[in-house]
Amino acid sequence: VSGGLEMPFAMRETETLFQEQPEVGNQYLEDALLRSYLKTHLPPKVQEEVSRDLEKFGNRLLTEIKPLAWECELNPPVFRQYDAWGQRLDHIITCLAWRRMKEIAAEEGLIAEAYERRYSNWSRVHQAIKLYLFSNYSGGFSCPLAMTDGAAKVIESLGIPGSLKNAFDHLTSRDSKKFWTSGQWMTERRGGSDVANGTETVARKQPDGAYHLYGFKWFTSAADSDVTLTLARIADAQGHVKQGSGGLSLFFLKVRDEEGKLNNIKVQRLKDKLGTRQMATAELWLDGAKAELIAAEGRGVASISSMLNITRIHNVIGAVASMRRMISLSREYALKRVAFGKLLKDHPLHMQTIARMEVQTRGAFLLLMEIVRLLGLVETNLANEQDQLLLRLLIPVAKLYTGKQASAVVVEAMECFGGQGYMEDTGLPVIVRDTLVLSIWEGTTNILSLDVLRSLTKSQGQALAVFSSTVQRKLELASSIEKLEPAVKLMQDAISSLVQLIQRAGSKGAVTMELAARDFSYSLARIYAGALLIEHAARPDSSSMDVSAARSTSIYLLDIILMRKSLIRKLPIAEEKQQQKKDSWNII
Ligand code: UCC
Ligand code: FAD
Repeated sequence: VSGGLEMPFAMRETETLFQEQPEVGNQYLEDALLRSYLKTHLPPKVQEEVSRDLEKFGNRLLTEIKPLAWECELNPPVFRQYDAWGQRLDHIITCLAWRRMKEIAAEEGLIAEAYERRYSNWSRVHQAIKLYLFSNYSGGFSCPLAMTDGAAKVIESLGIPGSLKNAFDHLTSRDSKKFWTSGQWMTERRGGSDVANGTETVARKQPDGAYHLYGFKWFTSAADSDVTLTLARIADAQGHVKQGSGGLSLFFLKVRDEEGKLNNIKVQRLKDKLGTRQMATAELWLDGAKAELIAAEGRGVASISSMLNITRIHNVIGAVASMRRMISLSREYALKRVAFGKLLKDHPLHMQTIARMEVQTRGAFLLLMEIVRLLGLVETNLANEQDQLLLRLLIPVAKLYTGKQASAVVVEAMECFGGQGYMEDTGLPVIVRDTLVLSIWEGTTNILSLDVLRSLTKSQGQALAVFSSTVQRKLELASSIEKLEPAVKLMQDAISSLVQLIQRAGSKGAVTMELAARDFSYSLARIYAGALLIEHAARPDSSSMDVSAARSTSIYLLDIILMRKSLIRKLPIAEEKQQQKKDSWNII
């Protein structure tokens, strides 16, 4: 009120952005695709029990865990290097909510579930779904859980040696007082991708058989973890080390001793990160840290790769979870926000934007489920050789594809909120920031594209043959269903484009293959995700949404067909250009 007159713009009634915050309910109950997947694949009794657990967990996430996640965001870790009197402390102080997340992770069996195997091969699916639901409410705690799972997997793959039995029990415990988390210290200053040449850390053998590690770890996430796996070069009696991949060995170490004192480790500083700010990523000096050699000398990279493959699956979980959450919130917002006289949900173009993201997310979700289904089979000795090859190939494919896809989807979804999407206190930018890292850590997009080639080379092409026959089998199931016919036809065209691309690139030599690696890997992801969407829609009780998603596989596939046309033309040119070393910027 000014001068006795009411100012219309000051009246609350006219302020249309006062509205309830878009919020979603129980994320298990609201996820139709997730529920239909479980119903289709799990044996009925397992499905019933798992479903009960997920519903309960979905409620706990809303009532208890979600507020903790926000607390973690508001209270990032703090580093205190010295006390007031100049004594070195190296304390990483985490908030209460972060520590509570650790207890909850144990209580919910977020790691234990996978190793107890009470549902045999389906335990991995159960665990992955719990982690998927937890991901956006974890306040960054998904990160240590990924590495903890990876460490447990390495120990299990080594046959749980006696010296590591205690650690394995802690890492897979449901007892919140006993539960340990693990780090994964691989990256050094000279290189995080090229670990084989970038690792300078040296391990010196002690008379008691233990090793002391000396080096500098440049990125160590969840640095408050209890234990870690790391790589180092063992020095011989003369102090010499072997360079390259063959010089790397795998070590286990406890970060602190029984009294809580750091294991000859000094914290240089905490990283100042764009996202994942709830979680401490540190630079660490190893100054004689006591460690145990846990795998054959010189087999460090091969031995830690079972950790990499698990953490990369967790990365996919994080990617799909971020996309799902942003889409769920966008849908909610579209039911409330009015523009041009009607709700956003009544604007076809806006809903098309959301629908396209939905198709991407569905494909990524089914790809994730396929991977954890295969992992479950492998871990319970129910997998055949084909399953193993397919799993090895699909992990890097899914990690590299969903990492990039999630970054694009969450940015698109942020725009669905207009200016509100950019506002810090809506919580939406946190999801965006935390998603952007998914294509960098655990191997960048290019490094994983090269890993895709590695997996094909190692299997002498067999992995690709299994990939093709599996896709064809999935399509066969749908080929007699009229409404899926166009999608199946498009898929066949995409597959033949891919085959032509490989034949053409393969015949041109290694450089061309390397140049094609990323496009090739994207194509594998798109074809497999498309086939899974079609397979899911071919179920007798499929919903109209399942069918529309399958019919929209063109979102994935057209790119492949177009790419063949442009890329195949360019490949020979690229090869010549590289060989002549004329102008490397022309390789596009
Ligand atoms: O970023 C990190 C943690 C972040 C926090 C965790 C978040 C988790 C998700 C949370 C979601 C919310 S930890 C740092 C991650 N670092 C990387 O991912 C490294 C990226 N670089 C690579 O992946 C490279 O390709 C290297 C390091 C693997 C390349 O090493 P080499 O030694 O040069 O490669 P080689 O010589 O080709 O491979 C050595 C051996 C071979 O076995 P053998 O000797 O038997 O032939 C390979 O077949 O290792 C085997 N190998 C593998 N085996 C290599 N990669 C794999 C693999 N992926 N699977 C199986
Ligand atoms: P580089 O290896 O220098 O790569 C730079 C660029 O070159 C990339 O785009 C890469 O794709 C490209 N490139 C490199 N080699 C090739 C090639 N042969 N062909 C084509 N392109 C290539 N590491 C850990 O070990 N433990 C952790 O806990 C951890 N936490 C992290 C947390 C965060 C938030 C971040 C951002 C990183 C973390 N990392 C951690 C490090 C991470 O794994 C590395 O940053 C990543 O693997 C890339 O390594 P780099 O940074 O050395 O980049």
